[in-house]
Amino acid sequence: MKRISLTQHLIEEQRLHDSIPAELRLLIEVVARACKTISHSVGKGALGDVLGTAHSENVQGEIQKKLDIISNEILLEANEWGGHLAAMASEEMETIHPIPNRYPKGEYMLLFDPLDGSSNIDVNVSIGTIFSVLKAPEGMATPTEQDFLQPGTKQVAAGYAVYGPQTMLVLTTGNGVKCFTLDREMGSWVMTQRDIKIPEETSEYAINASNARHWYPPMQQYFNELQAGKTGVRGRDFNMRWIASMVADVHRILNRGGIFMYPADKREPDKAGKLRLMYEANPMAFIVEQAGGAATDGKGRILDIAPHTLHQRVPVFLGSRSEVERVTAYHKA
Ligand code: AHM
Ligand code: MG
Repeated sequence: MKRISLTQHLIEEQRLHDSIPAELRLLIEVVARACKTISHSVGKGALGDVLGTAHSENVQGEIQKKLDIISNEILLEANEWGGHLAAMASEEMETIHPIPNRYPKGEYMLLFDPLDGSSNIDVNVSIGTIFSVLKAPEGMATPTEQDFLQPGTKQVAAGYAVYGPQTMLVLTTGNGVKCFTLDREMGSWVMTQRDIKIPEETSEYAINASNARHWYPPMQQYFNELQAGKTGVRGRDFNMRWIASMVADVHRILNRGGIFMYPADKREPDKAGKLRLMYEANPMAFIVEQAGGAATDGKGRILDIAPHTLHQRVPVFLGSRSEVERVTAYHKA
C-alpha cells in the first residue's frame, strides 16, 4: 500500500478543495509534531520522571499532573515562533496566550486540552491531546479572550491525538475525517484511515454511571431504558464502555459506533456538565459531525452554541446519530 504522509495529504487537500492554505498546513504540522513529542514523553512514563502530580491547580480548580504541564509547554513552545498564530488558549491556562512580540503573528488561533484524560496518566491507560483552530476576527489588533468566543461552526480545523497502544492523529479540516498512525521508527504520521464514518445505529454507550443519582429526569429515563435492555422499551441489550479519557472513548465510537455522554447534573447547576466547550466539546463535535455522527448538549447542536467564556462547560451527547437524536428528544420533551 502506498504510504501517504500527513504533509502529502495536507498538500493534496489544498489542491483538491482549496481548504488548507500554507499557514494552516504549517499550524497542523506543528501541532502534529508537538503531539509526537508528547507521545514520546507519555511513553517514557516513570523512566522520564513524568508521572504524578505537579502540586499546582489549574483555573478549574483541578490538581495538575506533571504531564498536563509538560504537554502544555510543548504545545506553546512549538507554536510560538512559526508566524501562523495570533494567540493560543488552553485548559491549563487561565487566560489566553498571545504570541510574544518578538515573533511574527498569523491569522489563526489555537485552543487545546494538552493532555486529556489526566486521571489515566499514572495507570498507563490511553490519554490524548485535543485541539481546535479558529480564525482571528477581521481587523483584530491585540488578541483578547473575546476574540476566541466564536461558535464551533467557525472552526477551520480540529483534531486529537490518542496515546494508546498506537499513537494516532485524527483530523478534520471540514472535508471528512482522516486518521494517521505514528510510525515510531520513522517519526512520521502515515495515513491509515481516509474517511472515517460512524455507524448510524449502535448498542453501546459510554457514561460515568456513578453520577446517575445526580442527573436530571430526561437523562435518567434514557439511561434506565438502556439498562433495561431486552426487558424494556428498547427491546434489545446495550453494552457499556467508559475509559474516562474522552479521546479514547470518542476514538472507539468513531470506529465502531456508540454514544458518549457527559450530562449536566444537579450538584452544580451553574456548571453545565464537566467538559469544556471550547477545547473539548467543539473540536470533538466537529470531528463527529464530519464522520456522519451528531453532537448536542441535549437541546441543540454543540457547534451552534455562542460561547460566553473561555472555560465554560457544556453537557455533551455525541456519537451515532440515532442514539444522540433520541436522547436529545428526551431533553426537549
Ligand atoms: P481532563 O481534561 O481534566 O482530563 O478531564 C476530562 C475527562 C474526559 O477525558 C473524560 O471523559 C472525563 O473527564 C472523565 O470524567 P470522570 O472522571 O467523571 O469519569
Ligand atoms: Mg480534558
